[in-house]
Amino acid sequence: MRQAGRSLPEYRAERGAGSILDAIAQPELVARLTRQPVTRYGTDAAIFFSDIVVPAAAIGFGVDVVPGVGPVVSRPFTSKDDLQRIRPLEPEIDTPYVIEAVRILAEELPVPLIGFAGGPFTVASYLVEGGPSRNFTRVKALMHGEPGLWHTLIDRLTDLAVASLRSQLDAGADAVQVFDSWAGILTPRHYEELVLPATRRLFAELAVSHPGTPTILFGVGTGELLPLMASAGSGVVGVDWRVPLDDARRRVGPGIALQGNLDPALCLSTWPVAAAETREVLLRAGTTPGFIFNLGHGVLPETDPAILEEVVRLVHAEGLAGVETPT
Ligand code: 1CP
Repeated sequence: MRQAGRSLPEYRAERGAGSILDAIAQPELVARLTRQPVTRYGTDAAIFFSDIVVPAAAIGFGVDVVPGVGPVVSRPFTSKDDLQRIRPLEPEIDTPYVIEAVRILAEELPVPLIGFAGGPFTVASYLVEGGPSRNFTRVKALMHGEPGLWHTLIDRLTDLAVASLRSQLDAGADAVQVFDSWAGILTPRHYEELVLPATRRLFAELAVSHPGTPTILFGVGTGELLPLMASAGSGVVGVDWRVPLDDARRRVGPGIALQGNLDPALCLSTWPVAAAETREVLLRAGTTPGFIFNLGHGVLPETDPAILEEVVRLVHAEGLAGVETPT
């Protein structure tokens, strides 16, 4: 999850000041930053240290990631003319540092590496809004006012994501996660019409080039979208803390694994509270196979790492109790 390592003192010490994009372009540093949460917490997998705007930045769209803010775009996408600013990604040329960092990690990491890309709606939202947004008014105006242009835009962004994910898998990533973090701002009908087709194509293309690769599709506030997300072609759907996992299971239907969903804010309370809530997540996850314990969204920066260490220990100690072994 984003910022899994940001609360760690060792992260702040290694990362230094300046744009995260400069850090992301240094493979040895990326390998060390990716390993930090695994070493500290003993997690069963690592999320690659990068950002969802890396492909768009790498093709020269003019994106920076401003400390304390997030992605900021100097000239937002407003019209058809801006399409010429979104050319295909050539990973070997545009993001060789991603490939190099994944190669290092594939060799050295003791646990599976999860590569990732931004989902089409979420990346489009940054390019159209110009930065983080609360109401997503500009991107909604574009989706609904110029659906033709919208589809062309997200088709190109989907191509960027596919190219980036393929390069990460070719370099040795074991699984990939698509973060369509802000898709939950949409109604199910609009998600289905305006975002799901591109998302389906994304997973279908990965299934052709990398059959059998585990994939995860995640968004925040997606309770109403879960049945649709479950039809996108990803084997795992990530769930934030709003929907209990037994309810989420019913919404996604059979054959889909779930990932989630401890509220990260609960890790800021006391250990007894965090422990009780972690047990609640495990209970709701049930004993059906196909569950990845995670937070419901990113680690909050003020989180005490000691609480997360305890959460991981508790999940390892109690998480498999009663789980049926697939035959
Ligand atoms: O845990 C990790 O550090 C893993 C690496 C990682 C990942 C998986 C980063 C580094 N970013 C991401 C994905 C990402 N980036 C998402 C999807 C996951 C999620 O919803 O959390 C999103 C929406 C972004 C965009 C982004 N980048 C934001 C959010 C802005 C907003 O709209 O609210 C922010 C703050 C960033 C900067 C960033 N990226 C990553 C880190 C560690 C940071 C912040 C600190 C820093 O600059 O060092």
